[in-house]
Amino acid sequence: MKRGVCQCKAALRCAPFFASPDTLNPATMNQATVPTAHPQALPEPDLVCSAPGWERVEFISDLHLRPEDPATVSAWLRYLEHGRFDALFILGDLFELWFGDDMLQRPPEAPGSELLQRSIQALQSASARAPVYLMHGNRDFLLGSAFAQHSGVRLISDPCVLEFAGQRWLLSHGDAWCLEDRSYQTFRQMVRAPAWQQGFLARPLPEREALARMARHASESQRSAGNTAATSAPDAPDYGDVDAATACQWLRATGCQTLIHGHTHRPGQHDLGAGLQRLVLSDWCGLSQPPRREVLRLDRQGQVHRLSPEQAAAPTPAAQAPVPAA
Ligand SMILES: [Mn+2]
Repeated sequence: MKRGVCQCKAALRCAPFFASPDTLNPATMNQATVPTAHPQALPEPDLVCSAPGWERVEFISDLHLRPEDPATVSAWLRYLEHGRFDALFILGDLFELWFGDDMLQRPPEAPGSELLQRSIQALQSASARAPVYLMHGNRDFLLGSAFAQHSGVRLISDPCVLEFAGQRWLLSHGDAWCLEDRSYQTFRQMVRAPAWQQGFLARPLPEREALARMARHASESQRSAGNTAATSAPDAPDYGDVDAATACQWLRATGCQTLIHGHTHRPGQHDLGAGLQRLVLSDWCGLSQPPRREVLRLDRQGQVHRLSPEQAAAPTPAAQAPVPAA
């Protein structure tokens, strides 16, 4: 049964978001050319239209799957197996590191191989039941078509528009709109350019892995020691926050009321004025006490529910006590 209709525009799917020929010019690369998000310059996002039978659409992000956090891996695999979503949107940073789809061909004894193979199998089973949409995050933006083919997920652009429950929802990972962090935006422009990615992916896998780990270390050591935002997880990275004016501009340009994003690890709901709002997803971390993991569910009335993965996978009361047929 085909449960969802995806009208992804394949040509836009992997389009570099803010890349221009200038991003490859070393002379201009250091000038931190932060995008100004002028409406006329906005690329057209992918559009996902819900199928008539969808009751529950769920969103997760920032699981940062890695062997060092086995509790998150188990929770993720259980959720995929038992989840009751009619469509699942993974809004970036599913994996802590991704340095090319040829990671799928590594021998089983390679670090992280087991986690990867189990994730692929679970995604295959889940996407046979309901569509699973995957957006790139800043950690796993090199997830490509081979991963999508193996796992059954559908890659979507950042941002992407979802039509569900009589509304249009704007979906993003969020990193592209954290404009305060100018050095990150410059880095992002560089690594999202197709030419840079071709060059990187042409390097041997072990070299790419070493470079990816170095880049992660560098970004982690830049974290501010005192991330004091009251709503942040204590170990939340100091990414700055999504620029409100940019979020509003995108919401208006796409005819959406609500932005749903991850990346900042600061779950919350923010009124942006004029009927606009943004919902921020939680990260998943099994190493914190208590562990953090959250599923955001939209029901067919457009109501928002924040659930643990276990709650999201639990049968509904109606399913527990079916009304006997007359
Ligand atoms: Mn992120």
